[in-house]
Amino acid sequence: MATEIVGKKACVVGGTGFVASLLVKLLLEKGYAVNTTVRDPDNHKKISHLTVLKDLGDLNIFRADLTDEASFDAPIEGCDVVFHVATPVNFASEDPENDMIKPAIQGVFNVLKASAKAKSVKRVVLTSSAAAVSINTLSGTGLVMNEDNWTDVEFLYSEKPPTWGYPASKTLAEKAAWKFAQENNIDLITVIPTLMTGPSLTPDVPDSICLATALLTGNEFLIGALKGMQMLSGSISITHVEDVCRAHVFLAEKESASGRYICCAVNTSVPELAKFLNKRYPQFKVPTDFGDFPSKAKLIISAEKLVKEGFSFKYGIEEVYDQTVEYCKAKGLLKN
Ligand SMILES: NC(=O)c1ccc[n+]([C@@H]2O[C@H](COP(=O)([O-])OP(=O)(O)OC[C@H]3O[C@@H](n4cnc5c(N)ncnc54)[C@H](OP(=O)(O)O)[C@@H]3O)[C@@H](O)[C@H]2O)c1
Ligand SMILES: *[C@@H]1O[C@H](CO)[C@@H](O)[C@H](O)[C@H]1NC(C)=O
Ligand SMILES: *[C@@H]1O[C@H](CO)[C@@H](O)[C@H](O)[C@H]1NC(C)=O
Ligand SMILES: CC(=O)N[C@H]1CO[C@H](CO)[C@@H](O)[C@@H]1O
Repeated sequence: MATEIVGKKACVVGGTGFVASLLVKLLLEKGYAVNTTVRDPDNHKKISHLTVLKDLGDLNIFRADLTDEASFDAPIEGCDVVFHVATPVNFASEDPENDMIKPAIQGVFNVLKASAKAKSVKRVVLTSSAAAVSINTLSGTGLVMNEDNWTDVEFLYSEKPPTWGYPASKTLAEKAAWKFAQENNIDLITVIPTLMTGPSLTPDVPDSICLATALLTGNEFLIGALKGMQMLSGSISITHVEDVCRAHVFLAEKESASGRYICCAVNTSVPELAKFLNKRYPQFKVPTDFGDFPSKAKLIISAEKLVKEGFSFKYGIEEVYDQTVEYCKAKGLLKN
């Protein structure tokens, strides 16, 4: 039985995003009052999917930037729980240090400082990433990664593989959060999701859905990126975005929860995923010949700790992709 330690007032940092906008919706449906932050509340088009959620309950939208400490005081004041979901994402950046790493770490400090200052906050839930767990120089197959494992940041800085700045920023930001939380007695939980897909509320199709559907759309650049993801991170691990949002709320409410929690529904590889998609959706003629590209993933990202805590995943691979395909058809990204 989940014991509720938090009251029903939440702050969601970065409400416009793929994950955060669905989290706001879920919280409102569960009867929470929600303050959410966006960088540009005057951009009505960019926040339109949040504005319509006001019909579901008590939702207020605040202006805040990860690099502006004082901007978090008002939205966090009076809240019981803070969900820090926002992160700077710029895979094409020429300057990852300034575009992603520094602002991600600064954002963690600023959100945690405001949470400590607001005496009402009982727990902070930070959205980390499997990119902060699974990147290492080991080889083989069948390795099992859990919450004890951390991405090898020294390797990222010395080798600078493509997209290295994002995993570096997620790893360093989560480590900074744990250090600050320990020093300042903050009840912190981190949620560690894998690649997410499933229907999105956002006006534009999120990049992660485009990546997860690359084999269906036939986008060669993104198929390359998916292969790169398997090589760098060790697997293609996929979770329904709604399950990730449900895990955020579950962990906020579960008194016994502590530490990091991997949230992963399906672990696979590019060739295995292609085989599955080809069979289930023959109309998209998904290629299944990948030459000598590794057919098996190097590792599994285990969500055993989350499941033992009492969480159950609602969606397996079939439902994840059935819903994603329907969503992509509605968005004009896939035909028939
Ligand atoms: N999507 C995935 O597959 C995936 C997988 C693992 C982990 N995650 C993690 O899940 C979280 C949410 O990801 P997502 O896919 O929902 O991302 P997203 O759709 O790209 O949203 C990113 C959010 O961060 C905000 N943001 C960026 N820079 C900011 C800044 N300087 N100040 C304030 N806000 C800023 C953006 O706000 P604006 O609207 O103002 O631009 C946006 O709301 C992130 O922490 C990400 O690392 C995602
Ligand atoms: C939202 O912010 C206002 C102003 O700081 C505060 O009074 C309220 O408690 C906050 N939380 C919620 C969920 O309304
Ligand atoms: C994961 O972390 C544990 C504890 O630090 C370590 O013993 C194990 O070797 C790590 N596994 C991998 C695959 O890196
Ligand atoms: C450890 C772990 O989470 N393994 C999972 C990998 O994915 C398959 C589904 O494709 C699950 O059955 C395993 O439990």
